Amino acid sequence: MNKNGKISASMMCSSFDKLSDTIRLFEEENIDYLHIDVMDGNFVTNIGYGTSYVEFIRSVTDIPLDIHLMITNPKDKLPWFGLQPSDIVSLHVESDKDIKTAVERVKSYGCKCTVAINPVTPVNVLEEIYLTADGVNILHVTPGFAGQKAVEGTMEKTGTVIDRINELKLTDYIIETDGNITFERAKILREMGANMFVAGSSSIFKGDISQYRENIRKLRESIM
Ligand code: S6P
Ligand code: MG
Repeated sequence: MNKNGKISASMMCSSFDKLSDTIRLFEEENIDYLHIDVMDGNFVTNIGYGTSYVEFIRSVTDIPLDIHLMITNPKDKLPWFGLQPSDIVSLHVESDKDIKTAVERVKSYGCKCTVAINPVTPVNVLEEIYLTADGVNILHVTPGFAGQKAVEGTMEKTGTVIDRINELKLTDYIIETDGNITFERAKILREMGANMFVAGSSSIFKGDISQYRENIRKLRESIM
């Protein structure tokens, strides 16, 4: 994970009636990942994008998936998702008492595992997992909904996590940021060292599908 930053398109921001057209467009634009927000109504206050959605997306595209599991006890539910070696799975550090085993279980499918952290969770909880995980996913909003404003302090928090990753000399580490990643915030985050950007209503999904290509061009410019 170096060179240009990667774009992970947040599919919860796509309207259902334009889903196929949007995926085609993302293929043509070489979008790196499709970000699927899986929410169980327990870990977060929303429900959506379950196993049949993941299965459908897999059936219509070869773009790798970035599956953000906002669910309790994720490690018990991994077999439901047909995980592929090209996937990234994001597990919340708050969602499993034994996060190390959970991460190891994701990796046993051959895929990469990023550990997601909520805005209110102190960064020191990542200490036990940095070396086992393939990366982090730093939430800039309280997860559950698209279209929110970033929680204050999340840029600084991202900086603290990146400093620690550098101190630990973790190379090829995925540094993903999710939630209200605007073109402007993406540029700053890229300069700080983030290398994967969840792109939603704040960037590539702005306006309607006729604007997506231009939005992607603009985001790419921010994360070069
Ligand atoms: C939030 C979720 C995110 C959203 C993303 C949407 O619960 O984890 O992945 O899909 O935040 O982007 P935006 O730009 O609307 O915040
Ligand atoms: Mg997400």
